[in-house]
Amino acid sequence: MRNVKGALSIAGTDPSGGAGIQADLKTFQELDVYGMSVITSVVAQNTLGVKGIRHLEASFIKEQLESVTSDMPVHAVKTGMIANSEMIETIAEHLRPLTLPLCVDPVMIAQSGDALVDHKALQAMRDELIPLATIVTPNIPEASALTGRSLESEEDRYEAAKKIVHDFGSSSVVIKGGHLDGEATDLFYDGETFETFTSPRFDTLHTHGTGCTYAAAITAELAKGKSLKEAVNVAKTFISAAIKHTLEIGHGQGPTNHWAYQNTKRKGEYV
Ligand code: PXL
Repeated sequence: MRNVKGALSIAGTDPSGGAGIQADLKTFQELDVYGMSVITSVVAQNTLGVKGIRHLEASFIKEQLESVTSDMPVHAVKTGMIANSEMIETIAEHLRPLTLPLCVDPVMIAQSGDALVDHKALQAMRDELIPLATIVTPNIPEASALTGRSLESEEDRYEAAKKIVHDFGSSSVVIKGGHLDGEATDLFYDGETFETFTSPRFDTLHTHGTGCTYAAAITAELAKGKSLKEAVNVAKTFISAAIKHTLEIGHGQGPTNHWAYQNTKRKGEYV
């Protein structure tokens, strides 16, 4: 068999193609990794917001997981929207013995402001999934919800990163700086050293799916065997290009441009 690297996304769907499973698969493909998906919930949404959500039964999520992981080359796993604690427990139980690199994107609220998970999911994520994680990728509101403290200052963010690693048990964390004023500085911590990854702030509304895309890029790089810092570095470059060269489609907060990273790399500049 050929040496194909594969990444599995366990998440909800976005039929408008900018976030969720759709963003993950596009990102895996762009980074030369074979993409696979297990669906947790089907979300009726577009760039204007969420109209409805249907959850799959936990037992059927398990059936999907067994189908994929018993057969296919999965080298890294990403989790996104997991709406309730029963689903989280089922997924954690399946992933625990596999000991694969795991990127947990602690999705709570869509860019439109709509809640995607229930209130007990947060605790289940902290207790069941984060201890299995190689990296967790919260934005500032998510890191704040997970740690139960507001993250106003730089020092608060350093403390939250330590808590997520040392108290909750993830191997590393990157707290994304998209909600900060000025430059977007992401704070990475692996239990030993801190590192920051900075990009300019692009003046755009079109950031639907940025969190999913960023975490998917990390997952793709981990599937290829890259180090955590290398993976975050690629993800930061990938998402910056995707936001900078936004497509301006849809009537609300549009998706990012999943082609932009490779296009820029191939041609030296975006054309
Ligand atoms: O970006 C968070 C997110 C995750 N998963 C799904 C989503 C969204 C945002 O819209 O739709 C399925």
